[in-house]
Amino acid sequence: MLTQTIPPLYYRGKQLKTSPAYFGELHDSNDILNDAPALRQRMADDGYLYLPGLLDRDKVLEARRSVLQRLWDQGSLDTNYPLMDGVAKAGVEFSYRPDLAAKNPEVEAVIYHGEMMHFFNHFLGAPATHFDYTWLRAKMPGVNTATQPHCDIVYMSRGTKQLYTAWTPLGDVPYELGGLMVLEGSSHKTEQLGQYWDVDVDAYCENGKDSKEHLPWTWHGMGGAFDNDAIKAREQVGGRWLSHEYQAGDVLIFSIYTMHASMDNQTNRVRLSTDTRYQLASEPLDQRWMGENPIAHGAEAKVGTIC
Ligand SMILES: O=C(O)CCC(=O)C(=O)O
Repeated sequence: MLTQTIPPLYYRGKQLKTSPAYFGELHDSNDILNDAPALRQRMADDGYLYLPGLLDRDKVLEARRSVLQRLWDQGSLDTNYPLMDGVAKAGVEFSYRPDLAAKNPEVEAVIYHGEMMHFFNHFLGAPATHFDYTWLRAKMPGVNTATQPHCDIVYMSRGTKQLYTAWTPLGDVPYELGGLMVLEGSSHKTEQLGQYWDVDVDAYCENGKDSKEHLPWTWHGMGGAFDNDAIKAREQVGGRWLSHEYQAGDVLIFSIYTMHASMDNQTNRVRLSTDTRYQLASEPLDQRWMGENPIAHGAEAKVGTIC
């Protein structure tokens, strides 16, 4: 049963079906927070852990303030409203702003220290570490900023596969602000997703007349997305989209096999969040995301394979 009233929700201008057959609420895992084996089992079963209130809300709000201050100073916010409201200036459009996390101690305090690292040490059962690269989303209002359905493995498969994403809203995210959704059961959908999980968006085919033609996912207009349309992706893969209204301090953790996407931001405010990656320190790291200036998906990341 849904505990929250679901307003009309949209993905890139198309209304999502929110009746119980298509849409549901994330399962709160705070009941097993102190039981690491149970957390690992739930991750294995569900592909995600929703942990409302895991983080210190005040610290998250400080991180929010630091990001909003940068946007304010850059002229991206409407200064007729208080800074912390994060009201977007009309006509300003962007969605992905990792630069806002660079050299940002308030953001780092939330995502790479304190409760977050305590949690991953506990969950993984041994010292944990994180990628150096920080993905920061600043989703401006509109229908073009919802994240396309994808699984993270296509971007970060060159180290351990026991790699986890923490999606951390930097502020309260009611449904209308377009938070994250995960596709129920998707981490087990080998038949529907197995081929997709094998994709490495930075790999290209060396053989063939025009090798770029042979890149099935990267070069067909979808980057690493499974599909451009979250509604179609659900129909293809099955399961329900699961989401929640989030508050500053909440974290949603999921595996690199779990399909996720986000919804349209229907408000006049910017939606802020980070997504960051954690694993056992003893396991191999995907070097694309490490160091002071990670190579990310740059030229040095490309590897040729015979297809
Ligand atoms: O915040 C979003 O819209 C997308 C986040 C995401 O893709 C991720 O957490 O891997």
